[in-house]
Amino acid sequence: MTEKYVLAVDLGAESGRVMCAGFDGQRIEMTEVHRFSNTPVYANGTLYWDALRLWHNIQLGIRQAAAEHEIASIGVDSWGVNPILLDNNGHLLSNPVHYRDNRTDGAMSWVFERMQRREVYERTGIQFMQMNGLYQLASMVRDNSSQLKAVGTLLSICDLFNYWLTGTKKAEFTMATTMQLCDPRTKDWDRALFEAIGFPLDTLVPIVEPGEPIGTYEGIPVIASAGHDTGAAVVGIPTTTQEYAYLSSGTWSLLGLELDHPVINDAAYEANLTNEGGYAGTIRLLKNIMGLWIAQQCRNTWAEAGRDYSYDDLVRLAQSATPFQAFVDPDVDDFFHVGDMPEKIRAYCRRTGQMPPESDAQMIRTVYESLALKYRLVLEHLIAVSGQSVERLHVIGGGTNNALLCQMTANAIDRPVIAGPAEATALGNAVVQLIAQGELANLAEARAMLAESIDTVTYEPQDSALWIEQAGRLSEQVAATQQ
Ligand code: ADP
Ligand code: LRH
Repeated sequence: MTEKYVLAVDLGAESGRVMCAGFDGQRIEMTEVHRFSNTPVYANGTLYWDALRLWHNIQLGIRQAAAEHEIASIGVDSWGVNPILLDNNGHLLSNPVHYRDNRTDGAMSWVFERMQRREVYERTGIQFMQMNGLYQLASMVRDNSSQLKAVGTLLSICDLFNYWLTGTKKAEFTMATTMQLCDPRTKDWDRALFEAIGFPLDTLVPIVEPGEPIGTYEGIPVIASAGHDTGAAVVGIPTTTQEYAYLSSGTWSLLGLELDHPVINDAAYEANLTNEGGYAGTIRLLKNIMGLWIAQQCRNTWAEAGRDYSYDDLVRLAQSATPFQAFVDPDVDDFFHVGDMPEKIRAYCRRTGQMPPESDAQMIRTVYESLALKYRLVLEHLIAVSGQSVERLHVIGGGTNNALLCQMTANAIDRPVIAGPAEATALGNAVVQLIAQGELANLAEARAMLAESIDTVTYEPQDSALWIEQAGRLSEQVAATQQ
């Protein structure tokens, strides 16, 4: 059978890539066509995404792939939460402001003065995080941004590139939900929320489901994929079974369950769990954990000091260090912004009465152990809130390259970890396109095909009693730091 080729444009917070998926009717094979870094830029005190450089690289990748194969379609996915504003002529009003920029400081309480926190959750089911689109837009209203006088259209990052590719402005559903501006039950914008913050309703464009055609780019059909990278990654889980949880492990750690309905109740609210819209009517009940961002920032700080470690070096360093010396709650606000992460970790340890890690090796071990232990605490919440049992954890994304963290995770959750693929997001993106073209029947068939095509590595839990005891220590510390 001849192969069909589709392109997945996958934009992560650390790197973007154009991947070419070849499907022969039985198996899928992914080739990396072009990878590029996604380096944010400070200008005049504001942190921006470099949208134009990303656009340049996307076109470069597509051109390279099209020179080698006949491309049946293109799909774009990207990191979530970021709104984009266009003027009435369709021009960008500003380079997209990064979700880690401090313009959203204080924006959450500003919103809750206009609509109660519990009601915001009731309407959206989305985890409260200051980076959410809701707070980004609210900060602009609060600060009287001059852009609001000229705004014509609200889009997200993946929508912007779909627009630049095709000339069509549409809001992709999985992405729209991450902004905390949608009702997951009606699958539409929550207009009352826009009214509460005073953001113009006439900026809203129709929401399209993943799988719908958007237009064409140089004759190639562009299909709305699962535009949110986490939505695409979960499509890309190579499984034929139930009773699993997943961990999408990259810049963020997204730990959750796939459900067919949102869980919006007091328990979910208390646990601050999110209900993100997924592919084919699914809902991702998950928790956004700070993730490998902490390791990325340690690495940057050390590189600036002349100690240039690869990710493999970091894993080797962590392996050489002493276990269980200190823990951090990865999700404290301090760790969210760009900065000297080792110093932030030392400050956290001093604050919580722990000996701060001194060497780089001890520091990175603290980061990995803390993440694994936090995964256990979050998994317990997910199980309690959903009532679903979990037999194993599928880890997907770049974090699957970190065998030490995968093993620590299996130990901490006392369940097997199945690691892979690292490029689940691009695979999920491609699969949505293949289903849209009738090459695959549905999500279940696609995942069975992925399970046949993809090699995974299984980590069995070891020394779990010890890890569970340490998770108890972290849990006490989390409770103490939240008081
Ligand atoms: P994003 O999509 O958010 O840009 P990725 O899914 O590409 O992130 O994952 C990137 C992360 O994967 C890196 O920050 C790093 O922590 C981890 N990683 C990548 N390669 C390796 C490696 N060889 N060893 C250990 N960790 C790795
Ligand atoms: C992961 C991710 C995550 C979002 C965050 C902004 O890349 O999309 O799901 O919450 O970035």
